[in-house]
Amino acid sequence: MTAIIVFAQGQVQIGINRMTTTMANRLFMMTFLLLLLTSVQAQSKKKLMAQHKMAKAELAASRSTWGSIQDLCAEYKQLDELPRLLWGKVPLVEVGRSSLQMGQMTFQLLLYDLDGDKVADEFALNDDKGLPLREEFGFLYDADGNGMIDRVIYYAGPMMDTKGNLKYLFHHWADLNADGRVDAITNPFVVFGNDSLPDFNRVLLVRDTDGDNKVNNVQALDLSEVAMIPLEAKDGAWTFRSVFGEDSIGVLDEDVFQFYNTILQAILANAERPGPPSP
Ligand SMILES: [Ca+2]
Ligand SMILES: [Ca+2]
Ligand SMILES: [Ca+2]
Repeated sequence: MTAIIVFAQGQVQIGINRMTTTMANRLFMMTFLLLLLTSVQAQSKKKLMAQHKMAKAELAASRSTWGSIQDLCAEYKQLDELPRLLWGKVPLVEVGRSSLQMGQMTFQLLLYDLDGDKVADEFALNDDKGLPLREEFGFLYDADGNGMIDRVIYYAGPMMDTKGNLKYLFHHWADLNADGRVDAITNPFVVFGNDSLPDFNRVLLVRDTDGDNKVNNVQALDLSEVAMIPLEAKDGAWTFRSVFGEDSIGVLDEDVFQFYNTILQAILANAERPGPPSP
């Protein structure tokens, strides 16, 4: 009887030992897989960051100033895709912060480096209490290669296209004459014909081409046709159909770029000296 109990205890012990070994093996395998996954994720982040850095260098080397409609369409497509490489996929590293006055409102401007070169690639606006305004952010690029930011790719929101595809859209702001002021903006929410949704191949392009900070040129950019569709001005305003209804852009008495310039100038003032946040 004692021998049977000892034998049974032995079997139980062997069973426990086997279980412990199996559990230890499983734990080891899980830890190994977790480490492998973390390492693969870190590698893929590093790869994306390097890809972004290279694409930014290519953009700067292109010295893009919209010399032709081909250049303009190529740059638009490139800048519409570039932020998506890193957006939400890498940690935000703060490289600057300042307060921003717009009319009666005070905001907090935050600058972030995404690709590890310590130069700001993204900005966001917080309210005056420091709470994030979740839809107010954008990405920063130097397209003419002079070392100064001249393109802001500003988040515009999600939208379904005519084929039922959901896309996160951007407005593009450009400073084409490198004077630190925005002189061209795009709007992707434009519809043509009987459509009530955009097809994403056409965007409204609003420009100040003579440098007086007032709009004197509004066209639709057709990305698939690589062409401009001129729109007519009536009574000092261009009217166009947007997904939100009939809209117009004034030409004569209003600096429509003021909002964009306030943000761009605050970005330029802070992005020139990246470093720890100022008090
Ligand atoms: Ca950077
Ligand atoms: Ca530049
Ligand atoms: Ca300008």
